[in-house]
Amino acid sequence: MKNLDFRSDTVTQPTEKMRQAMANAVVGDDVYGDDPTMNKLEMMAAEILGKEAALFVPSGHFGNQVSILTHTNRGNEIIVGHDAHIVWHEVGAAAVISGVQVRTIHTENGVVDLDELKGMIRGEDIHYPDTGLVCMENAHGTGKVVPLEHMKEVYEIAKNHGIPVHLDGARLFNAALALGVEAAELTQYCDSVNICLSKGLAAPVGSIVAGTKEFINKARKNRKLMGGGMRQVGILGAAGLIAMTDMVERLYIDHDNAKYLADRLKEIKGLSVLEDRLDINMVFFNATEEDFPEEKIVNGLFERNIKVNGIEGGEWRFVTNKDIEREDIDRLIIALKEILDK
Ligand code: TLP
Repeated sequence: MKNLDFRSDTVTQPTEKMRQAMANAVVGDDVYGDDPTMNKLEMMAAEILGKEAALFVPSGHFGNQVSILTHTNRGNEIIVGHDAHIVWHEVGAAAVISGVQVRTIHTENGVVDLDELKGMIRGEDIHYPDTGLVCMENAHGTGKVVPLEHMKEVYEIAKNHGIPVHLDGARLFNAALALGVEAAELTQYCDSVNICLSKGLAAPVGSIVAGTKEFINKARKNRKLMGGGMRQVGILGAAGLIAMTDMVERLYIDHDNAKYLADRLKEIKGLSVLEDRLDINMVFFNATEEDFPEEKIVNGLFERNIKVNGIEGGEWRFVTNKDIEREDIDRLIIALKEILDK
């Protein structure tokens, strides 16, 4: 029986073409700048993202953190959404690695109140830290996409104060697809961007940071400082090239499947699907413990070779990805009904 995994799109297996390309990749020592496959990936990524240069990093977490380190000085304050990955899921790394103070701004699915943002930017006062960076996230972790116009407004406010903007675009291509625009249209409103190759795009490892040449040169040195200088990394770059060329266009299938999954979940009594947050490949829903008992569901599915995460922040999240097909969603629904009928 096929193993199904709805925990995330991070769980995707590399494609057969990726495995072949990885096995045959021409490589060199990338710390010397000698890996032709990695050089090709970084050049291609920079072009697709509309930036001067790009840098391969081991993970999205690393990409965000090396960007924060590169933009800021110790003791700076950075403004980040209260529900951003940088705040919730990066182990407090910005404090440890960059020595910055994280100031959270309330967001509604990644959208901030612009006056509140303006008010948070520090003026001149001997008591204040300097505001060193503003961060955005698109697609947002709540499954929503931040409108292009809002990104522009945030970017303009930051620019007016001479503050750089970093975009956590772990799922940038999902966001671009949902907005019906090219990825570079989103990245025009940031100074640096992090995109993940190892989520919906199915590469086994890696993310890309892109920005100006000057920023990327500095980030390359900071990547080394963080222990992220990788040698024959073209083995991973080969999969990354396929991720960026072959895997972007098929993301609409994951988005369509998420809508199908949401529809089918509605068949289950007591589930309340958060339909206004169905922009990408994630389905969020609420249910009471009585209607949808967490342990029974997670364990019951696991026994049927289906993995899901339990509740986080009061919500359930099921994610579609390239290894999930329609019939797999049908199997999940049958399994849920079976478990709940017992
Ligand atoms: N997110 C993971 C978990 O860490 C929550 C997931 O399953 O969604 N930015 C955003 C918006 C992300 O969602 C993630 C991963 C990252 C950064 C970090 O990427 P990795 O896992 O490559 O470090």
